[in-house]
Amino acid sequence: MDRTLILVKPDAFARGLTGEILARFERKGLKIVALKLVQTSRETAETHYAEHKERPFFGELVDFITSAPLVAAVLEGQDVVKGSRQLIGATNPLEAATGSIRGDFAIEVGQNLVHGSDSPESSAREIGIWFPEL
Ligand code: DAT
Ligand code: MG
Repeated sequence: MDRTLILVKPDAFARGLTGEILARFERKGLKIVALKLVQTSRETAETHYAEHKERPFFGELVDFITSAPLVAAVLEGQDVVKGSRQLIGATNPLEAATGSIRGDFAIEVGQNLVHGSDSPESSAREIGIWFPEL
C-alpha cells in the first residue's frame, strides 16, 4: 500500500484545525498509520524543505515551520500521494479549489495549513526524516 507524509503545520495546529484536517483524510478512506506532535528543529525543517533552499522564501519557511508545534502523520491508502494532494489543494490558497483544505480555510501561501508529499519518491524521503523508525 502507498504511503505519504502529512504535516498539519503550526498555523493549522494553533487554529485548532487538526481534527478537521485529519477527519478529511480519514473520510476519503486514507488510514493514519503514524501520528505525533512535534516541535521541529531547524535541522529537520531545512532537510525537509531542502529542494527550496535557494528560494527567497526559504528562511521564512523554516522560521514558520519551527515556530510552534505541528502534527506529523503518515497516511496509507491506494494512490495516497495524489489523493491527499487533491484534498489539500493548490499551494496558493487563493488558487485552491473550494472544498479543498487550503481552499476552505487558508488565504496566504506562507500559511497554507498542510504539507503533503508530492510524489512517491518524496514521500519515502520525508517519512524517513519524520518517522525514521518506520
Ligand atoms: P506545496 O506545499 O504545495 O508542496 P511547495 O513545495 O512548492 O508547495 O512549497 C513549499 C511551501 O513553501 C509551501 O507550502 C508554502 C511555501 N511557499 C511556496 N511558494 C511560496 C511563495 N511564493 N512565497 C512564500 N511561501 C511560499
Ligand atoms: Mg512541496
